[in-house]
Amino acid sequence: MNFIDKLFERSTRHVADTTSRRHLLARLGSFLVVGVALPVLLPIDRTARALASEQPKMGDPGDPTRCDYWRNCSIDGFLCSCCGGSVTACPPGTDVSLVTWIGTCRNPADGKNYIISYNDCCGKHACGQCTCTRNDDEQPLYRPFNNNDINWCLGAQSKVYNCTITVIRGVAV
Ligand code: ABN
Repeated sequence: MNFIDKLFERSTRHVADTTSRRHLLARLGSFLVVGVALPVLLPIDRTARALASEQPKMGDPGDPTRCDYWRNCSIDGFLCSCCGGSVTACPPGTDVSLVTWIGTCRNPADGKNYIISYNDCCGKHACGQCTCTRNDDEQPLYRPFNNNDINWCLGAQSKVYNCTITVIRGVAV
């Protein structure tokens, strides 16, 4: 027991000798800053949060099974609303792609431009329903980051493309 007491006393004294209150506060402060900044700065997929914060039907006019639905202004693919999913939900048995094509579409309900992500749903063969190819602001395939004719399931677990959902990411300013 005496030995353990001495060991603890020695290590406690060592910590007290080699650390100052200012040093401790500085370390705590940097942990706090890093803890707050990391989730904001890192390229973390925020699809789940965007889906959760999606507004209900109000202010979202039109028929999501039609190609002329406002969110589809820059889509190239099959509408998941016709494939057993919805505007923001992949059909059962498919997974949402984490990398996406992004477009900006004007909502006729409020006249504002919204940033829309076109997430591909992956894991089942191509749906084949409600093909929709609208290419607002699209550029040729040799500029892949500005082209929507790309299978974004290549960044997912299954590379098999099924359909595309349209998620509001925010208001474009
Ligand atoms: N992003 C839709 C898509 C999937 C496969 C091939 C072309 C386009």
